[in-house]
Amino acid sequence: GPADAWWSNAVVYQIYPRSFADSDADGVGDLQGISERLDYLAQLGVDVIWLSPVYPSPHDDNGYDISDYQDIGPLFGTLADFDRLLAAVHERGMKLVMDLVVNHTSDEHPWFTASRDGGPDGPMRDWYIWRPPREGMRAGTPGAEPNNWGSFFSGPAWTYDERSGEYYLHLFSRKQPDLNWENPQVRQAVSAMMRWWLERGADGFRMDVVNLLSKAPGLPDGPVPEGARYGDGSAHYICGPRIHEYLAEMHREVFAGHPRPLLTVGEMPGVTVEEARLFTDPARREVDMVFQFEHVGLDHGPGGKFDIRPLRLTDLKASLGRWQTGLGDTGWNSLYFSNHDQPRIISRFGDDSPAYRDRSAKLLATVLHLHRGTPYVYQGEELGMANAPFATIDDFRDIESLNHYRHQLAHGADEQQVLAGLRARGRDNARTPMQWDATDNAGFTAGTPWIAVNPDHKHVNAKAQLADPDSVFHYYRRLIDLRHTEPAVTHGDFHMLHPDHEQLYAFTRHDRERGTELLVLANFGPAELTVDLPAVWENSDTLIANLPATSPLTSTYTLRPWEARVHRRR
Ligand code: ISL
Repeated sequence: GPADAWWSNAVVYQIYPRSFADSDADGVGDLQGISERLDYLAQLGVDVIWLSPVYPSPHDDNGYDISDYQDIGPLFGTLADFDRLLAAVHERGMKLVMDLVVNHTSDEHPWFTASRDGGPDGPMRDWYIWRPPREGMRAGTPGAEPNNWGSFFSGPAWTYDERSGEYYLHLFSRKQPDLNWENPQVRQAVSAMMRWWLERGADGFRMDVVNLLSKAPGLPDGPVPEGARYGDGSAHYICGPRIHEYLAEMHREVFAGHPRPLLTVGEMPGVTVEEARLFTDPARREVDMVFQFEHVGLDHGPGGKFDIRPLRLTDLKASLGRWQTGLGDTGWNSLYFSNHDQPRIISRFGDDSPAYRDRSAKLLATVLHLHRGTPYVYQGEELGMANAPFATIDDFRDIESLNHYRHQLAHGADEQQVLAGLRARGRDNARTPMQWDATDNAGFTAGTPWIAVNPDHKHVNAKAQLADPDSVFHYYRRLIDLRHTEPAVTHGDFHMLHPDHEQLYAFTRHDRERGTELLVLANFGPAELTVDLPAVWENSDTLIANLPATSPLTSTYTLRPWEARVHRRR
């Protein structure tokens, strides 16, 4: 089962190359920059690096719009730079996983230009999803789109091509046309491309929105949510009718019998526990693990991600607890709070005020890393990086934020309210440059960074934290080490305690085979909290904690603000 797989006690580190390290002073990070920072990652102790896209791209969506799958974009370097990076990663005993973006390509990919320019009868037409305008409507006018689906990035999910009189589907930006996975030639081309990267030495793939590949036949309209302008088509493309068939075929064509150990993780918005169990059941041979989205949607209001609503801790525990149980015996969890699409976690679920930012960063890390599954660390999370102080719309770069702003203002929304949503939830919060040191551009670039560095890098940076044994960095290092050395962290059963408590996140991990048990206690907030403990935990050893204990554990213990502790008994 998954608990025996090589990755069962691995920790993955995500690099967003644009914002990690710039070696040539053009203001954008690159592969050579990553190569120069590998010792930092080795010191942190991570096993695997996941590289967000580094392929040629017009960068409408920062590389998630790929115009050539089998090359490196000039912004990031060359294939020779990639080979050097991969060799250097392997030399340090780490693995490198590529980002696979095959729900869509760039509209500048030769597959799409051929599909578009060949017209309705062209040989490549069927590689993408083309449809005539809605019956009785004049092509190119609002409402004439083939169905009512909205795009994830505002506006309709269809763009009109004047020359052929047809529309193409794009669930994301108009420069990200969706591939037609019904077409076996598309699937074969993707498999061949994946094999090419594995032969080059890549160790697996993170698969972008991979549960959206199969669309329901007929592409039916979706329900229009209250106050929305477009339909929600998600029921017709989230885990669509052929999705398991496609992933099982990909496994057969690409991964089956591969001589080296690989890791595959499917990014799956809207996936349920039940579906995830099917995707990750090793017997079904689809993917090793999935990224689910439930816990990062708990603070979304009815208006979506930019509609801010506070998190209730009981909701977080109910959600993560259900995933722990649901993928307990069959399947496997990915554990993440942060990535390049999410706001910084200390600003979201923690407390980024000076008094508690480090302590809450460590608490969040403790909670996440003590769950069962494979933890993912997003660059800068290990320093406790926080959301950016974006002032005006000119400070933002992300197409999702810019489109949202434009559409909201065009429909009469209040600018300050829209900006408040973007500041709290915008993806650019995660994309400010990595904070290496206290110099002007945080040691990220000698040029002008493509997005402003967070001014807090003066005191929050890798250089300072490497020198401070109490830093967030060294705390992450110790958590990662624990996963490698304490089998209960990898194998123990998960049991949630006090599920109805609004301030306490507590659980146990019981390794029945070895007879060890871990107790995790986390005080989510700035108030003291006295907890009652079962007698068996009296005088148990501290395994890791973000504060020295005030006293040995007795039948009660008072947790200080944002205190997190892990105890062990046998
Ligand atoms: O952040 C989101 C938009 O509200 C998510 O819905 C996000 O778009 C979704 O998680 C899919 O993300 C992936 O595919 C996108 C790309 O923009 C994201 O960066 C990527 O992680 C399209 O390729």
